[in-house]
Amino acid sequence: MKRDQSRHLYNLALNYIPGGVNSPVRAFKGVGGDPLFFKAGIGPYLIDSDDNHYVDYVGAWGPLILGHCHPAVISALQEQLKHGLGYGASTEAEVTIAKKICNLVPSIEQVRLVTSGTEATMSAIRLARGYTRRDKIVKFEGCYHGHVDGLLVKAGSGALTLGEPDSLGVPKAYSELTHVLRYNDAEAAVEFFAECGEEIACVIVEPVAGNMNCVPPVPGFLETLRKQCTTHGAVLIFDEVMTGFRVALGGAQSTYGITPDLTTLGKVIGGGLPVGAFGGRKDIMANIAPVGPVYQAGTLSGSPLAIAAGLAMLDAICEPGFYESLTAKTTQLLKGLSDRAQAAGVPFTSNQAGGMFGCFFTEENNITRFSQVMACNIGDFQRFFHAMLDNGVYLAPSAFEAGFVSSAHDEEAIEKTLLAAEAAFAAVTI
Ligand code: KE4
Repeated sequence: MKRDQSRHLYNLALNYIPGGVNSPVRAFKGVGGDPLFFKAGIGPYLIDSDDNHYVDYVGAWGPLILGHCHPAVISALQEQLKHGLGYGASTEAEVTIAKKICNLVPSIEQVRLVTSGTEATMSAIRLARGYTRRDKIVKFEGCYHGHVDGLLVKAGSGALTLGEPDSLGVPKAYSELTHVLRYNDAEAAVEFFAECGEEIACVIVEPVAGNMNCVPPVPGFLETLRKQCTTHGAVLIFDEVMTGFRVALGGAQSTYGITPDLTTLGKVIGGGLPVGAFGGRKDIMANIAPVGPVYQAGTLSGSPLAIAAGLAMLDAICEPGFYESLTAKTTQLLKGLSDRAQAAGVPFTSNQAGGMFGCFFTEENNITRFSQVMACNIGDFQRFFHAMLDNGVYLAPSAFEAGFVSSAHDEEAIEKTLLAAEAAFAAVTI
């Protein structure tokens, strides 16, 4: 595939942007080679700067659950554009989307919009600390909650991809307040809470881990966190920035039947535009300014453009059968990949949660732990990634990211993917 323009743009970008990218995981450090530059997306396809077409399984890292340039989202944006880009004041649409989120996610009694997932988790942590008057927090190894100082401790996603799960620049005083436990290890959580549960402000967890590849919770894990937080007066925060409206209409909390105290959202609710949100129990949210003493603010919070796109997306995903169809497509894709891996004699397994998935190059067939993810064959993944890319399929450029299917992924796109996979699995074994 010709990639001269991407290479040219990358070399130019390196002069003006650290690493030539505005977010580290885009830099292809996890797979080798130079990053691609894209110029358009349509339906399930991405088009790079050299006019190469790819079936897209990154979906802008999750937001594009309807695929690129969905007509309803585009027309909603075009309509809003006639009335302005933003006012720095409240709008009817903010009330509409807040009400919709509260109706779709019952644990959310009140919600505050922000402009990124990081802002959402940072605000939720501050709120939990203010509400409990406690400082210590708990996160899980391999989970990523955005680049919040206190959460860049054994973090996943880009931090893990670059081999820097603990970022420089985070004061020891912050990181010492963050306790890291093993994901899916309920016993360790019980032991930890027995020791210092009364000091814990909150537990923040990805109810389906999507930043150490895709690792769903094992039975009992989320239930244990819920019970321990209730018993010890800690706030349970479900970081559903990725899983919200992705794994199910009510998020992962509806799939697993657990009610968190706070939930963070992002990605899908902005339809691809900058957005985040945090919300939950009214008595906790009552502590947020201007009502309560926990300050939080944002110039572009509740952007009319992001809300217009988000509302159009939420309308589309509320259509009957949306998630059944999305889940079935994802299952079909994973079965097809597994069959082709087996035919090529490549050790391969996958995980799925609704419309998100993870692929692992390993002999193991049930990946539930961070240690198992780390033991996978990264070299096989890298060879597979590039062979898929050369055959017109764009996967996340990291072994520690989840993949995403959209409602725009039709039979043709899936078939193209599986055809590419036949060649790619063969390339893995060379
Ligand atoms: P943002 O600040 O990037 O909008 O959201 C941070 C965040 C919070 N919580 C979860 C569960 C997340 O997955 C994320 C961000 N996800 C990554 C992809 N795994 C964003 C991609 C990137 O960093 O470029």
